Amino acid sequence: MVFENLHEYLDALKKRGELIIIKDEVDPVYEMGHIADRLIKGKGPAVLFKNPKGSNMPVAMNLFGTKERTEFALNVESLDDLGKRVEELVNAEIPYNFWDKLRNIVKLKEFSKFIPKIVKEAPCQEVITDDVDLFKLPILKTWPKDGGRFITLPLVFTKNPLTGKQNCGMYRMQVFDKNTTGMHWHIHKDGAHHFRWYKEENEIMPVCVAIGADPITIYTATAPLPEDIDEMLFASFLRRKPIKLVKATLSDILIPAEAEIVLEGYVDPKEPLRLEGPFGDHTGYYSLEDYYPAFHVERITMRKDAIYPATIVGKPPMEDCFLGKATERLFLPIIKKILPEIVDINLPIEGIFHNFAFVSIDKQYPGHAFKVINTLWGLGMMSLTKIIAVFDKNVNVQDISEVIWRLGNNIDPQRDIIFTKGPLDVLEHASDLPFFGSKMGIDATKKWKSEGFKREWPDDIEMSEDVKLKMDKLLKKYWKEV
Ligand SMILES: Cc1cc2nc3c(=O)[nH]c(=O)nc-3n(C[C@H](O)[C@H](O)[C@H](O)COP(=O)(O)O)c2cc1C
Ligand SMILES: [Mn+2]
Repeated sequence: MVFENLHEYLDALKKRGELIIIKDEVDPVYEMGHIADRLIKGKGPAVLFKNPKGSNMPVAMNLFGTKERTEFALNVESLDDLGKRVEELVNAEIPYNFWDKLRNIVKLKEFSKFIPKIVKEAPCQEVITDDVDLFKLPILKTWPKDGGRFITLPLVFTKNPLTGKQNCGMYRMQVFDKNTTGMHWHIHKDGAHHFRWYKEENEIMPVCVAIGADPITIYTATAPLPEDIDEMLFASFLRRKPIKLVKATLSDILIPAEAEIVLEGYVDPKEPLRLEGPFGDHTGYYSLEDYYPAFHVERITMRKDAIYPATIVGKPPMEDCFLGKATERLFLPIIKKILPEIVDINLPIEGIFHNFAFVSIDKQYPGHAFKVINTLWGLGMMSLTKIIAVFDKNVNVQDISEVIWRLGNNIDPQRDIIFTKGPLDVLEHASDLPFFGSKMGIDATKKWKSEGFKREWPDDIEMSEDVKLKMDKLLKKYWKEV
């Protein structure tokens, strides 16, 4: 089912028995986050807090808290179907590459029906207030050493003034006072890129933040699309149904009409940056304080019955892991267009998406693993990956037990590991410098004579199929677990 807004999605979760509604008073400071954490770790349901302490707006959490719920939210049977959806576009008749096709979707007849629809009236503008007081919203503080309350599921809309194209990214926002927040776009992200342009031109940067939308639109804000690909077009494409956008009331930024709450305002690049953080982050550590721009909220618009959605990040698994897995599956066919030798990729949840990539390839020539490693280090957000290990095509890289077994057996560390330097994720805390440091590539494939390996490589141990079948039948008579 494709949902139009957060309300529809919550109703559907309720029908599926995947929503608990808590009527007791719960504090957005620590208590809500803790409940969500417990539910996530126990593969439990989503939750709606009806009675947040200090606010009369309900709070929804754990919207994407299991793989199955994320599939339901994104209207797919399996996260792999996201990749298949992308493949439809990859294989569409016009000979562009994938991103060109998405840029030119208007020209592709079968996809042009997914262009977002601009509407004049929108639920997200039912209530308008200029007396901005963010403390009236049930904004969470999730961990004891957090620098304050943070908006954790915001869809931050900015515009590239040169191309007129909009960007939507999810960047957490620390509440500094009743009408100011931080704008935590990391240096590599599209919002930060837009900000640098405004800074160079010394111009005020209009920003709109939508909180709460249909689940596919929320997901899309977390997907690392190329800068000039409009996330709202991509959301409409994934939904197979246009999303409705409405012009903000103070700028010409287009925002999801079905959003719950919209913060309209600006970032002034002439202002000094402000100290943001610390924040219990998805690395499982606190991200350290650092300087980020301030966002001034001039107006809040919202639905009459607005619900405030939030997430908690922390030690994995948390719900952002399932959003990340959706991205892993969605991007696989696009990466395969560039590296067709890739069979599968696993960005393990414990590696929080930038620490590890386990890749299986159909090895064709000497040094092939290193070609794949070096190419991945040049691709979009994969360029931030700290450790990449490459395996042969028969290795199931989704099975961490198999990955560790093969890795240990198949490498001569000095020969099979390369080090290089490059950009690192902003949340990387072990490198000497922020954003920049070393990376490791590991060739864990079977080594060939042509690669200088003069010994014989041993075979995997496998029983023959006929013996397996025969003994299967026999064993069934004695042991019911077969
Ligand atoms: C719950 C959650 C919180 C996130 N917080 C941030 C953040 O504070 N800063 C940031 O740069 N990226 C954050 N991200 C990752 C970005 O949303 C992601 O990289 C996205 O691609 C950014 O959009 P962009 O590619 O248009 O810049 C977060 C992701 C999730 C799922
Ligand atoms: Mn983007």
